Amino acid sequence: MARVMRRATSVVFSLMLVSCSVAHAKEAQLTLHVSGWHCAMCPAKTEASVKKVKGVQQAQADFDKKTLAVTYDDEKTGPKKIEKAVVKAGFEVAK
Ligand SMILES: [Cu+2]
Repeated sequence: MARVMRRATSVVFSLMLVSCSVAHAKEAQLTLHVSGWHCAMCPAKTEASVKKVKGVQQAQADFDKKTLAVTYDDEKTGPKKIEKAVVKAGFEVAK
């Protein structure tokens, strides 16, 4: 149990470090139109998948508008990789 706690703490610390470096990183924003969302779980799944992309700082899905707003470090990732993550989650990026 204590080990799990320690691990959780170190995760929090590394997250803090990440958000610190994010403040100095180059930020870019992208809004994708996603098709294929049929329930509330779909946007959540898409967000989770996109957030796993290295360099993505934030992913905010809007189920009603069918959009996904992504904030990312454009030195670490780009629209292509982000779109790939959407596809990987099982959805399509509408052009
Ligand atoms: Cu769904």
